[in-house]
Amino acid sequence: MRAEVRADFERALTELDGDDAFLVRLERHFADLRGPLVELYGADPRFDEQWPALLAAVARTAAARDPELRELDHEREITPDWLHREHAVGYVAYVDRFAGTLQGVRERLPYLRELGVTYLHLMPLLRARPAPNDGGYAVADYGAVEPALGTIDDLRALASDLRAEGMALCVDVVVNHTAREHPWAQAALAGDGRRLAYYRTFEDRSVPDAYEATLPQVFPDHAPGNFTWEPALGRWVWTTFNPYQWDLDYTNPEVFVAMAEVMLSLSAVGVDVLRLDAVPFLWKRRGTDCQNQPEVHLLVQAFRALMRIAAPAVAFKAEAIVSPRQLVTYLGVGRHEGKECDLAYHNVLMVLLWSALASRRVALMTHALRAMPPVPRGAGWLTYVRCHDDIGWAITEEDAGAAGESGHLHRRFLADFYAGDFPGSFARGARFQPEPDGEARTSGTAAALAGLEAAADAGDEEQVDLAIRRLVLLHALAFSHGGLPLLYMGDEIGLRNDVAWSQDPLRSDDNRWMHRPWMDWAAAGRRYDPGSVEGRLWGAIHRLVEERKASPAMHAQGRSEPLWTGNDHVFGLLREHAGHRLLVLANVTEHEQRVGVHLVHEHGVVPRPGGAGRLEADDLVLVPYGCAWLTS
Ligand code: OTU
Repeated sequence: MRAEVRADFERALTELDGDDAFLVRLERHFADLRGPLVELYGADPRFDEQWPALLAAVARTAAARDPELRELDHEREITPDWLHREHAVGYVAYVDRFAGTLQGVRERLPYLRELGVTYLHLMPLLRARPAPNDGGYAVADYGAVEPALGTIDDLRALASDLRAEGMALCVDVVVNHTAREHPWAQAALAGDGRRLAYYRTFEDRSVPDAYEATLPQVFPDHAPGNFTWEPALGRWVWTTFNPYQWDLDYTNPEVFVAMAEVMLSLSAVGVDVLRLDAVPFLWKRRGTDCQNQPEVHLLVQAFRALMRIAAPAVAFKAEAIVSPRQLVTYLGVGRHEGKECDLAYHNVLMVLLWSALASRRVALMTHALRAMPPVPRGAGWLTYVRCHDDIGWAITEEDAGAAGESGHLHRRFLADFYAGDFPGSFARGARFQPEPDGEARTSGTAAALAGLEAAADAGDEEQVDLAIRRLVLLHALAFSHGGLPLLYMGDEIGLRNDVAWSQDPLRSDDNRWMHRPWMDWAAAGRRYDPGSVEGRLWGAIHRLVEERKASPAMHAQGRSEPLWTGNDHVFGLLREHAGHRLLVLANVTEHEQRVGVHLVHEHGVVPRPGGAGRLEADDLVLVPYGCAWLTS
């Protein structure tokens, strides 16, 4: 520690109490916490008052830590890759749509155990404003559970059940904004100047207009602009997302401390992973898009450091749907190496999977993945096929150009294709926030986008079979790419679009609700029937889970190299970890495809494709949509 930091540390020690382990952690991470905060707030007189309160909250959390959680702290300190190992498999679900209540989720744990799940992300469950509330992303009370779902005690009980099952619980921390109904915002509306300073508000349009000149819009259709006029306040409020989601002002150290306290209380309830929602937006700077500013990384590092001192078992996951170069920074690069999040969504992989499926070509995917910066040390990706949000076709001109395509035309093609508007398309999705130039984002469940919905409606068995193969292929790639794979609720049984979403007036302006269907337990009950769609899908995905768990090369911190296979319809990926090798070969078409078997031998793996293909003379022949995992 540098001398002046040492002095701060010694001073902190005089005020704090804790056991030996706590004091060791405090010393180890002190500079990582104090440093960024001094950089951000050193000149702000409010900081001197907030700092002791923050330290006290950290010490209190550590002291009150449940013995079971303390044990977990030790366990994860010696197994820092616990989320990155090959046995890790995630599942994402809405509490109400999956099981009604938190108590209901507890009763459904056998289903998740059966599937091999080790990590459960429950969609926003803290008390939100009444609908519309952006699926819970407009929090009115970070200290309470949504009453219809249960109580904090139910959450604690669920976390404990999960722990007994070897499953970790991930919960959203909506850090960028609160609901307009949150007590801080309500106090501000009632004239409380201190709370008003938690938000970014402006007396007239001059400053908002200056920002708008370079700000993109997240929901231009149903929530245009980034500012909302509040008559009660007589001011414009910064609202990046919906008008009822007020952006917090992180230039105010009180806001940092208030959010730190939210995180600390969640750790005390037994939450294992914090999903930092919309984290790129935390710091605004005029003349920029107000995302990924360097200060965001100071904030994330400080949050992380305080959690490492208070409750080291808790991991961080970044929700940052930004360009690859920006994305990796949330996993800690440069001076933040090893000090930010453990996990971040690999949005680019998800987009490329769907792009390859629609175009039946892998050049773009291979090129774009080869151009991805390597995953920073000690961190890993979250890989996934679908999630609760729309798919934004994040394909850059640069990557498209390298594959001989136009970025604009390809993005437009994908928007058309997945809306079912392109000749020969098998998809049944919908456009989300369409733009005047024909581009759009896409909504729809994996089953709808992969053609299962259309095929089943048409009663076309051959197409149903192809759709199932597509879904299995996408999951086989997400599971073997390297990273913690996430299954989105219902994809394991091919849940179709929710037909009723648009009849709910509180949701009908946002078609993302189309791909947030209710779990169909009757359909899930058919998972053992090998003749049913559910049985075929569930069986195949369950096999992927099992095989993944036995494949050390899938460790998230392994080396990943996309390969040119000599066939533009076959994607190749070589993985290596701790002396284990895996070659993934994936046919993205409905026809058989061949690759020279020399490719397999060259990479030191055995050409044993199982059901994905066969050997024929000098070729490895992959069946339609076949994905082979070849090991050494
Ligand atoms: C997230 O998504 C959530 O996943 C959404 O469901 C919420 O609506 C939103 O935050 C607001 O809380 O823009 O289109 O780079 O892309 O935070 C979805 C991150 C979003 C953003 C992301 C955001």
